[in-house]
Amino acid sequence: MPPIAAAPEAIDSTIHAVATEARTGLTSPRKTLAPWLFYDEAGSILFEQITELPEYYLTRTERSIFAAHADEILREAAGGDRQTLTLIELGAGTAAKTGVLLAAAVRRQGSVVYQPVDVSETALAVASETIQANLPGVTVRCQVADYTREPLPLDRLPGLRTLALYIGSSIGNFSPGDAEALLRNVRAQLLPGDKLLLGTDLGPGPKKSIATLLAAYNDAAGTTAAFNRNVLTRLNRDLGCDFDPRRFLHRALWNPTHSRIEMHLESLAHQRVRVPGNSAGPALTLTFTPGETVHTENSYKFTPAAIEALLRSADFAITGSWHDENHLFAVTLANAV
Ligand code: AVJ
Repeated sequence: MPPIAAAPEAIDSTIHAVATEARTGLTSPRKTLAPWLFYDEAGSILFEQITELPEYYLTRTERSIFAAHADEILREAAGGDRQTLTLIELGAGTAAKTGVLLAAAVRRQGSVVYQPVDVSETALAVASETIQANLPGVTVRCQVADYTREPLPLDRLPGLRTLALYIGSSIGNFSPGDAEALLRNVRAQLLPGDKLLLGTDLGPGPKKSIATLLAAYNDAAGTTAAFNRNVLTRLNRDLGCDFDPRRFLHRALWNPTHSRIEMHLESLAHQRVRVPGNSAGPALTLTFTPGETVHTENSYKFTPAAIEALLRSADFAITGSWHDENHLFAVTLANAV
């Protein structure tokens, strides 16, 4: 038996995807890098730290909504006919936010099958272990897949109703068109009567200022700045680029036209950066002018009307919604029609 090792093709294909993304984004007239590039090992740790920052209200607020309403959410999801639910989660990661909902499902029906889907096998292993240790009654079936590129791998259990979870404001990274396509992909794997629980961050309102939004993406401790700059460190490591991350400034801005927070990396000087050639293309020299930015992330913020329109466009009808008292964050339950 050969020793178990990471498949070399798998490593190459990730680096190839990183190279392709970086080449396309950094040679376009307005330089961009896709947000999935943030999540290498260091970036995933930084993101976990972000979720615990005082300014980053999203994770904490969504968790408090689940804590207050999990039983009601599960009751609504099961419908009047008291159907047994199976839970599938897109982009589950380590499933830290899901525990409250799984506990409510176990309270309601004694046991539950939980299918977390994520690109990271490591994150899923952590999810599986944590749940196994803390939540007897939950059977975990991990699925490694990229739900943004492939059909959602749903292991349909006969006679059970599916509750799909897409929480944590993950939908916020997608343009309206891509968000619709993503939800249509989810819908295509569901049957009428199945449900979707969507977690969305909300736009500014009477109790939510633009300053609150901006602070969540520009914290005092500099964790979000480190998270943003880490993408350059990743390109240095994965592709052999020679970015000096200290010569790029973290920027977070509110774009009212598109109702989104944008993150950028702003070049502090005139500088050149080398991208060595590889199977994705020949060597490149990039030039950055002072003040020029690389747009690294969009984080869309929703109004209740926008949530409804998005869900309806993917053939879902809202059956319940919950939010915190300051209208920072919303959790919406929708029926597959
Ligand atoms: C993981 C997409 C929900 O947009 O709030 C956090 C990522 N970026 N701080 C978000 C993020 C900067 C996060 N999502």
